[in-house]
Amino acid sequence: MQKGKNSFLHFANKTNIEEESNVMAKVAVVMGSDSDFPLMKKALDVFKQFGIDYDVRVISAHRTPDVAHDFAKNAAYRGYEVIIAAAGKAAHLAGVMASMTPLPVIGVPVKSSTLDGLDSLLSTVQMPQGIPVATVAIDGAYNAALLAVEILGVKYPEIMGKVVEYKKNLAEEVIEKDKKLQGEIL
Ligand code: AIR
Repeated sequence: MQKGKNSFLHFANKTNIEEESNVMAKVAVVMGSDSDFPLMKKALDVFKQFGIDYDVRVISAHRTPDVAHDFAKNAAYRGYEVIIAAAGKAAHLAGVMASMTPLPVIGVPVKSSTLDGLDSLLSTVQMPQGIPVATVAIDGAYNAALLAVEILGVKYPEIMGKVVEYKKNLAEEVIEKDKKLQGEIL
């Protein structure tokens, strides 16, 4: 598993990442505050499950705008292939990232305010034409990671194979649950 020449890891412990994959895909997970990290751990778990390398950063579009600018500008050059940006309240991080990179950006609106995340959702999803952010549900860290995995699967057949397997298992689980329920309602 590639560690990446620019590992900006602040939090995550990468030692548990599955080692069997030789895929070079790399995702950047950026979040507006360390208070978003408990939520974003769900995304990291998905990447561990699929054996995909990632870096994690705390970057605020408002508190560290210069860092946000540099990160987004250099992300493609640094070898990232997808960016996940999570933020709450006036959540401009994903949009700011998307404005300065040719990479696909997935936005995670974080439920961190008195408005229950509706503010974050609208700030993330209501992008002007020309600068798309693929926005998942409020607190949708898991699906954000899964979408990133699917995007990477277009380039890496090994990853697509894992996505196919994942979806097969998901369907089998539901079929099993249905069978169990049929037995219980007799
Ligand atoms: N935030 C940080 N900088 C800009 C924004 N929008 C967001 C964080 C977090 C929320 O503000 O993404 O969800 C609260 O941050 P904190 O650091 O006060 O806990």
